[in-house]
Amino acid sequence: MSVRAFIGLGSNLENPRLQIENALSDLNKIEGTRVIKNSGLFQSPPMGPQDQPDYINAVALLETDLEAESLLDQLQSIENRHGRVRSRHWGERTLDLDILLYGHEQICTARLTVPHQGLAEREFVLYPLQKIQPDLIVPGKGALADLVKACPASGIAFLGTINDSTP
Ligand code: ROI
Repeated sequence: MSVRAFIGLGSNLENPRLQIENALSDLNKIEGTRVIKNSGLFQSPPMGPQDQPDYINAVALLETDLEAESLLDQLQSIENRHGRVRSRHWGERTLDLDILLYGHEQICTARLTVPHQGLAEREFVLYPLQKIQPDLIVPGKGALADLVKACPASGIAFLGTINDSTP
């Protein structure tokens, strides 16, 4: 049975916009998985050290036949193929792919916490999620609309829809 999963994408190195666009088409190529929707591109100031470039962020909604940890394996393989660089804690990175939500599940294993730990405090996750599904309920955390209200936008900007073949 397939599950709907939301994936957070972020990059602030090596042509971030292209990193995100290419990653979206890579997501669509994962076995038993397709991208149903994406949020379009957002620019956001860095959370973490401020002496790094702004990020480009997006969220993708997938439908997948994979178990959560197999999906995580696939995401890590895409990150590695993008030559993922991560120089310091909360520092700049080529490509970050996070499982934000996996169906209605709450998962807590050594490798994976779902819903994603930082979800409720991160404007660069909440605003793109809202673009895809404004009436979303986040398991264990409540209505997305309430989480957005509690996290006022401070610097995030919508850059527009993504110009490629993904839906
Ligand atoms: N900050 C922003 N704005 N966007 C991100 O995707 C992002 N990712 C991260 C940290 C370093 C926490 N900061 C970020 O992993």
